[in-house]
Amino acid sequence: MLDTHLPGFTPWPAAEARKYRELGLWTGETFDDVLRARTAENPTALAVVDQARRWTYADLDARVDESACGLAELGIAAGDRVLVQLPNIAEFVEVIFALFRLGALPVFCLPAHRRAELVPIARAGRAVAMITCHHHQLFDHAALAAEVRAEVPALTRLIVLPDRDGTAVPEYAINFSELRGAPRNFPRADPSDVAFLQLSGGSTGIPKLIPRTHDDYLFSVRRSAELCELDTSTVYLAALPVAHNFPMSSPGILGALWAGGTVAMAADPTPATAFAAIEAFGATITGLVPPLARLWAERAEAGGTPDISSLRVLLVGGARCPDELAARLGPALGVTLQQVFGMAEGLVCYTRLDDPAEVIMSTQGRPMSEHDLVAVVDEEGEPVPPGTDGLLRTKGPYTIRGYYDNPAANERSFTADGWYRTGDVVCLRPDGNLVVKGRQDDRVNRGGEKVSAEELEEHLLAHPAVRDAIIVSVPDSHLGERTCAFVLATDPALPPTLLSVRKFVRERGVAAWKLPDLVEVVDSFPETGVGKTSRRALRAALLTASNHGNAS
Ligand code: OOB
Repeated sequence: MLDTHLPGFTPWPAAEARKYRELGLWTGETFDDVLRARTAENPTALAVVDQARRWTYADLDARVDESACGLAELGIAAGDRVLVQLPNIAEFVEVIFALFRLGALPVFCLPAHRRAELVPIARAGRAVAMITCHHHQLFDHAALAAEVRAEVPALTRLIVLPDRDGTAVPEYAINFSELRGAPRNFPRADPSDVAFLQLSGGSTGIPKLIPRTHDDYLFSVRRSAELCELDTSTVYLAALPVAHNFPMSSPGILGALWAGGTVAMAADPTPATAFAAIEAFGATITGLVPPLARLWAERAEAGGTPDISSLRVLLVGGARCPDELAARLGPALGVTLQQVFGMAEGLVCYTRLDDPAEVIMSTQGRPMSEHDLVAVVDEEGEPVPPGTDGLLRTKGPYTIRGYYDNPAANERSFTADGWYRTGDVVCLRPDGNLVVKGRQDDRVNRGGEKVSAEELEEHLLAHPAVRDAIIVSVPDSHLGERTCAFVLATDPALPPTLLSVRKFVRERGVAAWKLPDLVEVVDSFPETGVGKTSRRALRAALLTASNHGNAS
């Protein structure tokens, strides 16, 4: 068969793809098929709500059609990549389904991303357009998009959603609400081809873009919706940034739409905003990272909140949920807790709603599909004895076989026979549930937001007062981990301060969550005994030193 897939995409081997189809895991549907089907089944059901919008499936479908035609009029065509940087608003759903309808591929950026992330993403994805909002949380995203366009010549079209207060969209951008196009029929996408590109948490140099197909992602969405027992009465509250894989598909907004339910957008995940949204929209299920779950529990325990009794299920994941917090959430919020351990590359594990309390409280669940393969191995790739900690590898019907157009990253992250090396240290219990113990690499997991040590070190090394820098994660009671920079000063008499380092990194156009939380100026780095060049050994030695109280 002629291979017409997106160049740079590593498809599943033909025999495995055939098996997944024969087993009915891959159904041959596209995202656009799903929206059209749900609209036909129940056009008047509520599809998406936020503070200002309330769209039925028929409304959404009509808007998607109009926007798809308008985007096509701008010359955006099937196969084109388009950066999407939008907050949690109803239009997020409209925009991504419009791109799906015309066969263009959204590249999912987070609202917190800045120039230093967006430019390499746009280049790596060879994006031809960017869709963003004008302002969000007082930040001018249109101006940011203009900076990106200035540095990425291939990205010629800048489409901006106007602010809801009527502020004029800058003249250098195209106003999304004025997009018009002659009605047209778009050819149906190939369900086995790439539908969009997700971002991998923590990367250096060339960002790792994750190609997900209609077939594989819809399988994970459907299976998640089943496990979380979604149906047409579901109201999924998107509280985390909706472009992230967790609120998008675990079971997320796509799960809710797949089930014919409703997506409700919360402007931000703070208890004040989210509790009001739960009450206003009757949200039944949502997903949070552990630090936010703790804030919600504290707020609910204090009493006097809006009525959140419609909420039945709370998913917690993205970072390790401490057992003590897991035990607290159900009683505090009146929900059933579901732990979720997932990754944008594929594998998602859940505790099941009817699992014994001990499993829900102290494990991160088990793979959602019996067709997910997991192996726990040592550094040499040999299986470790059952019940011992080891490195998690996985492959299956919705775990990618390679990053988009990135042979160097593929060499590191995938085995020759297609297993994804997750980098997670886990323990596989006899009952099949996984307990996540940590990471093999130098990625800091700051309450679900990932920071690559190497990437941040590169920024610090550009600081004139910094001769050398090593990033390590230090334990933190709120975030789980935070970022500590051990620094050698260029001039010991003028050591860099935390404030100056943070300001410097911020000005380089880096997302705020990546700024170091602590700076420790030291006279020298410890001897590692394994050669001066091993930054990993240095990080390990500094971590040991900091755990012994040498760092504040
Ligand atoms: C989710 O996706 P990513 O791609 O931002 O990050 C994946 C990594 C995992 O490899 C693991 O290191 C960590 O995040 N992680 C957890 C965890 N869930 C994710 N570590 C400990 N406990 C957990 N429950 O973070 C993501 C994607 C889909 C669903 C949920 C989370």
